[in-house]
Amino acid sequence: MTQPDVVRTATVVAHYGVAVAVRLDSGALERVRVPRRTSLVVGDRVEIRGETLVRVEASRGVLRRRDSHGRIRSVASNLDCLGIVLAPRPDSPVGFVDRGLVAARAAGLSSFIVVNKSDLPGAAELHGTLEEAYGAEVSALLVSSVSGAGLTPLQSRLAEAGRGVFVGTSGVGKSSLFNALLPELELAVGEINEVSGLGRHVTSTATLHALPGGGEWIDTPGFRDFGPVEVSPAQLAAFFPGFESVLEGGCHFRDCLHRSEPGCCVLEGVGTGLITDQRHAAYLSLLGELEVAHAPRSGGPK
Ligand SMILES: Nc1nc2c(ncn2[C@@H]2O[C@H](COP(=O)(O)OP(=O)(O)OP(=O)(O)O)[C@@H](O)[C@H]2O)c(=O)[nH]1
Ligand SMILES: [Mg+2]
Repeated sequence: MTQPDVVRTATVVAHYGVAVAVRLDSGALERVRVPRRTSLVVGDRVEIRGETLVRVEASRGVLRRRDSHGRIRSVASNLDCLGIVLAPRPDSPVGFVDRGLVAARAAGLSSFIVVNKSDLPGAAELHGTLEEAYGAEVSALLVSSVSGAGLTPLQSRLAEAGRGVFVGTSGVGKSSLFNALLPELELAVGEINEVSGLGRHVTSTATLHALPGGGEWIDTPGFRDFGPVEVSPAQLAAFFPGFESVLEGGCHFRDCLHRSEPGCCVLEGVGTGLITDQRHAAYLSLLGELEVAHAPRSGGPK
């Protein structure tokens, strides 16, 4: 029986609205009631007295995103790594990988890309395109949860990474990958909608899983909007994938936005081919979005 005065520490492994599932440091799993709309996320460290949650420890490595309504959402906490999952079907929004990589770097996380459904046409091409765009800095693994191809290298990568979270649009196969990596797990998976070509938002809550090969990874509900949080327009370039080598020595100008400033190191990199026009255009598109998000709100007191 639970001793009411003993404080026990635990990790949140799932959030069900009015309750969370926690893994006690002893290894046992328990459910603890929490107030609705609590800001707890999977990965949080908590203290429990009896059956009551009494404290949430400060967390590090929190992945946050801004959704399409401008709301800031925490995806998970105490992370080391972000795995961005894509597939040939359904496709992911333009700029999804850039946004994910920027968000990961801003949160101090390592990151890599997983192209799932290697058994389907278009997967190898997608993998090739991603390798070309990001290969120098970010690795991309080609796998299939159906055929099992690439799962052994994926398992090693997940173990090396420590605590991580898979994100990706609905239907790319995040939960299927967990089921393939953990044979006793039976996470719900869903068919792609034949008409829209989109996933059906099958997973509704994030869940943390200790993998047999090592590492603890979190499955999440799919989302398409991945606005970076806590990255100002002036900071974006430092996190933007593909700009690393030209920014090593710093730009001539403090607070340079690398848009049209003469003598800017990024524009020089575009000129010499170190940065492709596509990478620079992707940067400018995200920069424009961050400028809108950071613009002072109009309509306030005069
Ligand atoms: N051909 C093929 N289909 C796959 C593969 N992995 C997953 N699928 C299928 O893709 C569909 C979506 O898989 P899920 O695992 O539910 O996708 P999810 O990313 O978890 O989706 P949400 O939970 O909605 O975010 C299912 O029909 C799976 O059977 C794969 O490697 N190859
Ligand atoms: Mg899922």
